[in-house]
Amino acid sequence: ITASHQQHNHLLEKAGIINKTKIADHGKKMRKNWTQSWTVLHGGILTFHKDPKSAPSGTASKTSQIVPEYTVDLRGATIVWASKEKSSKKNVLELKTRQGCEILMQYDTESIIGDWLKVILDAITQLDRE
Ligand code: I3S
Repeated sequence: ITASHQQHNHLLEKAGIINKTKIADHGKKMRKNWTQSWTVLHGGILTFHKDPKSAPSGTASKTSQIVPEYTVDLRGATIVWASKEKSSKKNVLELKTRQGCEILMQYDTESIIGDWLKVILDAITQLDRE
């Protein structure tokens, strides 16, 4: 077991399907584009994957591939329930990174999004302690 593995294996990990949209990148506001995303938390990094449904029909990515769309470094990030002004949807989280990226994460089932809030908060706290 390597030192870096030891350092990271205590970090909580999670994967699942949620809806997400980036609303700012490096502090620059972006137009909302909600898509469903296979989302993975590993070692303090959150990876959002492309919606396979958005791939052109007949491409390999539609049938078999899981393609990363972007990653988010949770070190120094904040996450809160989003205010009503941010979205008309229910159960929306607002994640802000140190790099000026803002992402909304949503799922109609409250327990699912509540679990994401918990593990992301834990990961941020762990990273603070390192
Ligand atoms: O914050 P906004 O601009 O009201 O967000 C809505 C729009 O992005 C809308 O897209 P168009 O303006 O391209 O039609 C989306 O379809 C909505 O889902 C967005 O609002 P919600 O409240 O769903 O986040």
